[in-house]
Amino acid sequence: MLKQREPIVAIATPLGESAIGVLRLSGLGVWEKIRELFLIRGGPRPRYAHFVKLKDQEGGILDEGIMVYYRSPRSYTGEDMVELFLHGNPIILKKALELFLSRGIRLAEPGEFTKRAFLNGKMDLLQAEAVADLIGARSERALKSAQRRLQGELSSLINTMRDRLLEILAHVEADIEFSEEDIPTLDRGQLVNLLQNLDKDIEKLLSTVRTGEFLARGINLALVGKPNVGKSSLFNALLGKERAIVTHLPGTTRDFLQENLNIEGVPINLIDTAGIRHTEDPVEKIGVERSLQKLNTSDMVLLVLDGSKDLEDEDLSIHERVRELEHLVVINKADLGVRESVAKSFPQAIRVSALKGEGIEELKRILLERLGIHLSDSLQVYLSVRHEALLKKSQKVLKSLLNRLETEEIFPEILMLDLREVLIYLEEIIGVVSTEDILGSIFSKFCIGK
Ligand SMILES: Nc1nc2c(ncn2[C@@H]2O[C@H](COP(=O)(O)OP(=O)(O)OP(=O)(O)O)[C@@H](O)[C@H]2O)c(=O)[nH]1
Ligand SMILES: [Mg+2]
Repeated sequence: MLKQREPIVAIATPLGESAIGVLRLSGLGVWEKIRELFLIRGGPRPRYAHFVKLKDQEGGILDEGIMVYYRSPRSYTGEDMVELFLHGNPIILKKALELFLSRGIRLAEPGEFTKRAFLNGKMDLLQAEAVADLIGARSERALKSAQRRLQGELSSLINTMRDRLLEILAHVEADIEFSEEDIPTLDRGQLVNLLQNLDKDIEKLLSTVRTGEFLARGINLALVGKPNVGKSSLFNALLGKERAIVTHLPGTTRDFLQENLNIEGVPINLIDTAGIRHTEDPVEKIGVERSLQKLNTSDMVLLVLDGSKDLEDEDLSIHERVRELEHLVVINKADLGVRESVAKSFPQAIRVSALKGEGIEELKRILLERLGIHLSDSLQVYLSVRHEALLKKSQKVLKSLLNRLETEEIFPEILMLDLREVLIYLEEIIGVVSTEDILGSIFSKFCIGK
């Protein structure tokens, strides 16, 4: 149902010096509320670029620019809308905003424009979320994934599952209502088969969750090891620039450093840390504590060893710490030859020379592989944690149902209830059913003006 709500306003572009800055307004009768503030010839004609002057409080001119008026339902939100393109000076934009606020128009909440678009059926929830992901995408791959979701690719996947489920439900319901009559219903084998296929599809979608999360926020990858093994050198080699200080002195890096790295479109937060060792130096001590912290909050740890020297207790105790974490062992300084003791203890380790830049590409390749990132082009629609939770819930019900179907007779009434539960979870993903709580938590993550 298309509904026009109270008018809202927001500055839609970042506040800084720029060629143009955009204000956005939406809501019932929004143009009528502000028209007195404009000098405009004729109009407004919907979807037409009007040259306008905006008057200030004292009756002078605040700025001139372009105004586009959209008439409901043909707008982003489905409501009446105004988009105003002024000069990109923060003072002008803020003054314009004040003008509109003084006309009784409320400041928009984060994501409120998109929320209204969703509520007016302009897009489903998956697409609305994709808008936020599109704006926040930190790599081309993340961008592409969000675009495909915005185009409705994931929505149609979920919708197909929903349709199949509805069809099964229809059979089951018919079975209940017309049980006396002689109409064909699903036999147990067919039912199990259909439900298993559904389960498989959900499983397939779930396998993309991790990738989706990584794409959205970047992968935290920490380089750790004892002092002087070449962590900072490797950090620089991976980045392809001399970012971190490298010296022959152990204890060079005192605090952690963080830089963005992009491997095949996957955003990575690469973290160089202080060499871990026992020390009495108060500054270094804090650095070591921070290294240990980073170690525990990373998605993946690269344990760096110096292959040109025999292993020391320090190497082993750091290895002990990373053992339970996602990690890869890297033997550095391979250009100096790798000691047998090191090679024997870590036969699987990747050998590199940060100094010579050898083995770096191979390391990147293995990294992606180990992160379990599915980069296949066929399924580039990735899921968020919210979708994951709902899919898991639906899968749980489905699996328990399949289990019971194998061993016992299930009343069609019970079957129906279970299937309806699965349906509700799927529908919550696309927003067929949604509560104010869900919407609040989704749209509050948006920036204002979107
Ligand atoms: N031959 C050789 N030397 C290297 C290699 N990588 C690093 N080095 C040298 O090892 C020394 C220490 O390098 P860093 O990168 O500062 O080591 P680090 O692990 O960051 O040391 P801390 O910050 O003190 O913990 C420097 O003299 C580097 O030039 C390598 O692959 N081969
Ligand atoms: Mg260092």
